[in-house]
Amino acid sequence: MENLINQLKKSAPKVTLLMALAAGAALQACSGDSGKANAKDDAVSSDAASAVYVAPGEHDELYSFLSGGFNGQVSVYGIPSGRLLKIIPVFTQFAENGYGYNEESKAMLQTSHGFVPWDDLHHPKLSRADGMADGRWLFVNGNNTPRVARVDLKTFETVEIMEIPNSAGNHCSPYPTNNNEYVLAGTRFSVPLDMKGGTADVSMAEYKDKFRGSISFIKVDKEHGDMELDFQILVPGFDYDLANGGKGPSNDWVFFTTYNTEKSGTLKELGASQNDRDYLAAINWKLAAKYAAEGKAKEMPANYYHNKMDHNSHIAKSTVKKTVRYLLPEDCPGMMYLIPAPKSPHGIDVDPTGEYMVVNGKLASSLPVFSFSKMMKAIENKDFDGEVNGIPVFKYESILQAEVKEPGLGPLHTEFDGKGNAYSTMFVSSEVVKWSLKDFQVKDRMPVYYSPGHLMIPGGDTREPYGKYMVVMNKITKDRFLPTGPELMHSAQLIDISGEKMKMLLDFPTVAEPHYAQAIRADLVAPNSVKFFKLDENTHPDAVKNEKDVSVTRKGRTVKINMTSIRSHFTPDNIEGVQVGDTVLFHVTNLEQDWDVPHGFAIMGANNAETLIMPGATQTLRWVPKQTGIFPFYCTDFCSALHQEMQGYVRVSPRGSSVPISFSTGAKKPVPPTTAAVSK
Ligand code: K7E
Ligand code: CUA
Repeated sequence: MENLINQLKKSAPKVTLLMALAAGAALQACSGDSGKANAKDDAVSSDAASAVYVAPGEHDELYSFLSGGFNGQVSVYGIPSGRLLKIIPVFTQFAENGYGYNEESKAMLQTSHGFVPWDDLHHPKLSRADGMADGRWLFVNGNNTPRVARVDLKTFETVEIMEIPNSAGNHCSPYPTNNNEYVLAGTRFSVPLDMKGGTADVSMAEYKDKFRGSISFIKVDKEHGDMELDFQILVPGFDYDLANGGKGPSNDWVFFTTYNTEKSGTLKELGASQNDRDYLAAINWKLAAKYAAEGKAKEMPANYYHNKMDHNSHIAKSTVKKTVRYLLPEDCPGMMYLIPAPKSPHGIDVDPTGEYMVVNGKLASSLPVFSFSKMMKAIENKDFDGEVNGIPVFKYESILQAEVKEPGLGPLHTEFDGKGNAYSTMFVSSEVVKWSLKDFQVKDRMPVYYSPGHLMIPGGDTREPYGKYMVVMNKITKDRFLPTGPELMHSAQLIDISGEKMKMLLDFPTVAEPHYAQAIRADLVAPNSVKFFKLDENTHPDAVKNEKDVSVTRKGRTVKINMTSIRSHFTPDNIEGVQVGDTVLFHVTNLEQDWDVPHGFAIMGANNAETLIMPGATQTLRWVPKQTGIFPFYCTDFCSALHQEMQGYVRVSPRGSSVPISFSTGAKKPVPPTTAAVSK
């Protein structure tokens, strides 16, 4: 390993940047003094341990929400301890609690393509009030089957998922404006639209003419957070990569990086790297909303799912939407502009003052910083350099404020500390580089292990960052942890940024691949956390609020078992009269009214998972027995000293059997009495 790195270090000046990028993993230790791939950080200071130490029983200062990437989930970590607090399933079935397996939540994962129980989740973004995270909701994107979801931070549960039509790769998403007026979602892959919400059946030879991108404007209900797709802008057929909203003077604007402005339909690693400059797209979202409201939007047929979890019944319902409104930039003067930006940019980040737009050109040798006030002046003076599809293009030089020279190799993302500094990740040279927004000079660099993608400063994309910590999320782990076979957990690193020099504090493994993350002060979320659901407010049609009201009923081939759980028994716990091939629905209500007392429910041979029922809620496990016999069911969550006793039995008889439906707890005689225990 070391030899390879040394070899690459020697040859590094000769390799082109493109090759260096491709070899990024091997070059990871080429910068700074970190020649030894397995070196312990020299930079770890002796007080690092106390800086991250949260004593047993104490709470962390911050919640952080890390995307799970290809696991389709969000994981919640405490900062500074790096303790994993929760995994929130969003786009992915989660066997641990039955999300996406139980009958109530299945509808959350419905799409126009059918049931899609997985996605690739990249960007958690907290809802905002006046440009600051308000701790109410977390919006996240599904990259693969384009979706945007909302997590309620009272319950840490996914409560809404909306599919995005006319999109194929919802990557630059979801970006809330400063008061959640809109959540914006852009497509990564351009596709030909069939003008019914899907993609058209055309030849790839028609890429340049027929392919389009889209940017979706999702309206957010001020009080409840419910989303609604207001309209889309159909944009030129580039790839749209990342976005970031303005603030302060640039409040009304949002910026999107683009690549493949060459519109290459194949071998994009070369085809999309021809132009020296791609674009940063600037969109005035307020003006777009005005155009849409004033009748500039046309309507086209669409077909997309909108799934919501009902607050009281905890049942998700899908609605299929059949139209979408759209704007064309060429019809809407002043709404959209293009700023040339060096070579296949990735991240775009707007500084806390709203004046600077930092573009991270992953193939570029410098970091360009654009000026919002210069952009406004250029608009006023009509200082343009041609147009694309009717969209004016600025001159690079007239919008540029400065270039940060030789920041490192492969810049991907930047965040801000609110004290005039920016921090950028360098994927290829495996480091974080601190530079100043005053003189645009590099001030400090720190090797990270290895190949960082996003970095996150709590509140780093808001008006007032919480400039104490930084979390860097690395793509490659290698020797940082004990080996665990061919795959290691991804790693995050916590860095102290309170002083002039960065200080490495902590490594911690993450669940799947974190791309972006956000964090918020714990006191903005913790006090609102729901402790249990009120049984009186449970409106589930099969809820049973009192043990004496339990029932087992047959209707044709379906048997409904409306039952309860409480420490430490199920009612009923003996059920007979079920036949092979029946659809059995266990509607289990957890009668507990206390914090942190879920009961689980699982039955032998079920083809789904357990379901974990929160106090006061009702959930349904569907089971189709395929064999005769006695089937035990039990509580899966060790809920009391008598948890192991929390179990029961279902008797399954052959199809057409005369065993009647009966149920009981052992205390009562079965009603009506059963036939012999063994049926032949
Ligand atoms: Cu850079 Cu999907 Cu935000 Cu990953 S993205 S790193
Ligand atoms: Cu209920 Cu264990």
